[in-house]
Order: sequence, then C-alpha cells, then structure tokens
Amino acid sequence: MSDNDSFDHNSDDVAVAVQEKKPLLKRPPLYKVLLLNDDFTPMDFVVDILTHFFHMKHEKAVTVMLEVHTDGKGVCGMFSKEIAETKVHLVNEYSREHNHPLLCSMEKS
Ligand code: TYC
Repeated sequence: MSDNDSFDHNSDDVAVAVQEKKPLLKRPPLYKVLLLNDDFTPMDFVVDILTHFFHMKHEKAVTVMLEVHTDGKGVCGMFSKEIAETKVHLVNEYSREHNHPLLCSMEKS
C-alpha cells in the first residue's frame, strides 16, 4: 500500500481502504542546452555567449568554456523545451552573424 492510501470507517466501523487518485499532471521534461567544441571559435566569444545568453558569472563561464574545449561538449543549463529551443536558435544565429562555427544543441535530460 502506498503513502497515498488511508483508512476510512463506515457506519458499522468497518475499515475500508481508500486510495487517492494519482495526480493528473506530470512535470514537463527538462532539456540540456549544450555547447560543442570546434577549433575556430575564439575562447572569449564562447565566454561572452555563456555570460550573456546563460547569465553565468565570468568565472563560471570560463570554467564551462574550458570544459567544452577539453571534453568536446558541455552543459550551459537546463530548460523547458520551448526555452531550450529559443536559446539554441539565438546562440546559433548570433554565432553565424559573427562568422563563428560555434554549435549549440539540446538533448532531453
Ligand atoms: N576550441 C576553441 C579554441 O581553441 C574554443 C572553444 C571552446 C570553441 C568552446 C567552442 O564551444 C566551444 N579556440
């Protein structure tokens, strides 16, 4: 019997097990937004992306940039599907505008 179960008592004082309905709503899934390494995008540009689009402090942005540089990819943050899609779009658009090949992508967490 789960934590949601309890006992009710009818008029003859006979115990009856009562199970509450499971909640109908599940939390929506979160998505990781990732940066991928490449050989051409300047490190400073990646740090700027992390501070401006992902609101990281400079020190944290440098740490994440170096993680991407050494491991090939790194997580910028976790968001709802719609917010993650928007961040990916804005970062890739901004990188292309500045003629850098930096790639931002997302995956279900
Ligand atoms: N590897 C790049 C360089 O040496 C730096 C870099 C870091 C590029 C992170 C992309 O997501 C990236 N200039």
